[in-house]
Amino acid sequence: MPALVAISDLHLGAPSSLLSDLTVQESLAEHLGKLGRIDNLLLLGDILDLTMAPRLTAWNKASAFFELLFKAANNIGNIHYIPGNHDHHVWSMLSDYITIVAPLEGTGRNSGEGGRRPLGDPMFCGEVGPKHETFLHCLFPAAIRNRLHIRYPFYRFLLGNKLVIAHHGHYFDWKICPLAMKIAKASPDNMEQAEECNAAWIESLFYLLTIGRVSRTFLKRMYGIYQKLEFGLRWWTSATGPGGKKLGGIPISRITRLIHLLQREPTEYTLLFGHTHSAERWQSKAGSIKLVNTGGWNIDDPRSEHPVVESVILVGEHDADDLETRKLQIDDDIIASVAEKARSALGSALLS
Ligand SMILES: [Mn+2]
Repeated sequence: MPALVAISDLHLGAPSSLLSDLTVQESLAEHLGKLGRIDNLLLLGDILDLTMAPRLTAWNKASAFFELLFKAANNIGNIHYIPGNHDHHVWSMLSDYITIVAPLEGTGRNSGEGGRRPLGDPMFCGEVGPKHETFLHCLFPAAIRNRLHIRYPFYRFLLGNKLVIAHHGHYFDWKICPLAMKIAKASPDNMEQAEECNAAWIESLFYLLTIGRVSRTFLKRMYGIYQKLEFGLRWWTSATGPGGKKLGGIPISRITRLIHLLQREPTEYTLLFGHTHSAERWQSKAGSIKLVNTGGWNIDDPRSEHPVVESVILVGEHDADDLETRKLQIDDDIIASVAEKARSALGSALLS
């Protein structure tokens, strides 16, 4: 009976998502169902894909999948939805809802701070719901909506007596936060500033430029230019060079530095994150810092003959000392058929 189960990067709606296959949806749902009572389910970012799929496709796929998932896994306590970069727009819409719509309707709190985004308290967990029933709640089956919490950009909690920090992981990606901050000539000293740079960047590139055919073509061309400039940009953001040990391509020093900066407490913690789609883990020599990645369910390179997808589920039992990474085996035939469909839709697939 796990205290915690975490999955990330389902990319629901994207043609390259393994979850576009019904058999995979069923095996994931069945696997979670077999775990019995799950106290907390963490949906750790890029659950909906609003970059590679039209909004309506993403909503419909997600709603159908959640129906199936929560039918099989019908003993889940709280569900924590932590948006990533592909579903950051969910957070923007929710922020607007809380700061604009709900106060107008007289049903919500007004932040009273000149429309500033409600990024939460010193615990770094902006939370929506269950007081507010927002459009995101409507994607989930009615029976569980009162247990759905939306948190961004971090969710900090205790597992046993250990501090766990959950964050999608896009803040660590050189082409997202570090590049945006470089452009803004900023170096954040708090979370709100980091999010300001992040939101400006991914809302325009990942979301607003993918809303229609013309904007998509524009983005594709921009992406072509980006690929030509990539080495230079990496150098400019100081993302080149060995940079010490890496996890999923991200220097560990960058991850721990950012957590330290945002958390302001050099304490012991376990960081759960996704984004890289690579289910690696690392721990400091003394074991005080543990980094655990939740893998991903998207075929990032559908052109490859043997696409690698690290479809894993992270399970934390009540009495266990550590989180366990369980791989859900997916048939090679299924992976090949999703990759085939993704290849034909590849024109619109951008970035991870
Ligand atoms: Mn991501």
